[in-house]
Amino acid sequence: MRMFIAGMDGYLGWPLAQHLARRGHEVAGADSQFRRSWVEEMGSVSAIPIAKIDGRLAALRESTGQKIPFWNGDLRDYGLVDRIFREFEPEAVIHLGECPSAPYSMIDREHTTFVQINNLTTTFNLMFAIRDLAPGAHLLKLGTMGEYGTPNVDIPEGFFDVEYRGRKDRMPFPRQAPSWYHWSKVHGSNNIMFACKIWGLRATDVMQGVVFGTRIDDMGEDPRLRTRLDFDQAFGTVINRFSCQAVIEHALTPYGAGGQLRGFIPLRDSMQCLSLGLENPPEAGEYRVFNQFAETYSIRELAGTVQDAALAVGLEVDVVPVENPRAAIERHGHHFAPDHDRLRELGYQPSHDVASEVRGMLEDLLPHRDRIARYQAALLPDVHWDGTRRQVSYLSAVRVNDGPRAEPAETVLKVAERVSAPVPVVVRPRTDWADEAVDAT
Ligand code: USQ
Repeated sequence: MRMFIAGMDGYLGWPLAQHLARRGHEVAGADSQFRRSWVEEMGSVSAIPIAKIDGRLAALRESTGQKIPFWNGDLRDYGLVDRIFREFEPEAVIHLGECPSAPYSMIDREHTTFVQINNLTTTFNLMFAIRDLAPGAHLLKLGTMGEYGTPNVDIPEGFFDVEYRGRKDRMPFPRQAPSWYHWSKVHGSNNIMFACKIWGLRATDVMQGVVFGTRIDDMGEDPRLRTRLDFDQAFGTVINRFSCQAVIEHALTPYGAGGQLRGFIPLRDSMQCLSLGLENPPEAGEYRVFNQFAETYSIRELAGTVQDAALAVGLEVDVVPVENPRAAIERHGHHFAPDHDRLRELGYQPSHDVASEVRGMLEDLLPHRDRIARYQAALLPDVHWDGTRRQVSYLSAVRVNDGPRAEPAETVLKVAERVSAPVPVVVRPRTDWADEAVDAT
C-alpha cells in the first residue's frame, strides 16, 4: 500500500517509515524538521545522536532497498501538500506532523497559538488533500489518551451510549484535555469526525498513551537508523526522562505525589498497532477510535520501576518528588480505567512490559550519558500551567527501594505529602565525566 507519513523525521515517524517499508509498503514522507529546533529552543538535544535527514534516507535505502521519496517542508503550506499528493498518490496518510508537547503549548500566548494553529492547519490540509486528490485514502491521525482527561468514570474507545431524560443516543465521549496542546488534538478529532460525516472520509483516530523506548525490533544497529530520544521538560515523555535521569544518576522527578495514572506503550508496540490499523482500514465514512496503550501505571510506581532497573545495571538513583508544574489541572489517585480492546481484537500482542523495556533503554542510553549530563539543566521543568516560568522546587529526597517492596510508592507519597515547604536535597548530578565528541546534528 502507498503510505505517506506526515512528520517522518520525528520520534515516531522515523521508526514507522522503517517498519512499514520492511512490511512491504511503499513509503513516502515529509517533515519541516521543526522538532529539531523546538528541542534546541528548550535548551536540549536528543539523548541518542541522530543523523541529518540525508544520512537517514541513505541508510533507509541501504537497509530496505527502497528509495523513500521525502519532501523537506512545512505542511501548513497547501501548495506543498498538493504537490505531494499529486506525485505520490497515497492510499493511506499517517498524520504525525503536529507539535506534540503539552508544556511547549503552555509557555505563553505565542506558543499556545503556534501549537494550535500549526496542528489544526496541517490536519485541515491533509483532510482536504484526501478529499480532492486522493479520495478513498485512509487518514490515520495520531490523537492522544490525554484528550479524555481523567473523568471519574470508565473511558470507552471514542463513543458511549447515553440515556438522558428518557431518550438514548450513542455519542462521542466528552473530552476534557489537560493542556492547550491536548485541546489541539481534541479540535483535530472533532474536525475529522465531521469530515467523515460530510465527505465520507475514512479515518482512524488513535488515542495513544505515553510512548517510551529507544528502539523497534527491525531498527538494526546502523546509528543513522536510530530515532531521537528527548529528555527535556517539553519533548521528553516521562519514562524517557526518568531513563535519561537514571543513566546520569540524577534523581527521578515525579511531579508532586506522583499519583497521576496514565496508559503507556512501548515504541515498538506503537509501531505494531499503527501498522495493524493501516492494514485494516475502516469503511468509507467511518470515524474509528482506538485507545492505544498497553499498561497503566502511576508515576510513582514508574519511578520505582525505573529505579529498580537502574540498580540492576549498577546505577543508584534517588526518587525526589518535585513541585508539580501542572498542579492546576492534574489529579492524584484518580479513577483511570480506559477500554483498550479494539487493537487486541485486530491482533495486537503487547511485546515488552515497562520493566523489561526500561532495562534495554538504559543499555542504549548509557553510551550517551556524557551527552545527557551536558544538557542536564533541561531536565528540571520551569513551565507552569498557571502561566509563570520558574524552576520547580524539590519536595524531598527519598529512596523508593529502601524498606519493603510491597508498597514502594507509598513511601514517596507520604514523604511528599508531609513536606509543606520545599527542602533542599542533594540530587548528585554528575559533572566529572569526560567530554564526549558528539557527531549529532
Ligand atoms: N511527569 C512527572 N515527572 C516528569 C515528567 C512527567 O511526574 O519528569 C508526569 C506528568 O505530570 C504527567 C505524566 O507524567 O502526569 C505524563 O507526562 P508526559 O510529559 O510524559 O506526557 P504528556 O505531557 O501527557 O504528553 C505525552 C506526549 C504527548 C502525548 C501524551 C499521551 O508528549 O504527545 O499526547 O503523552 S497522554 O499523556 O496519554 O495524553
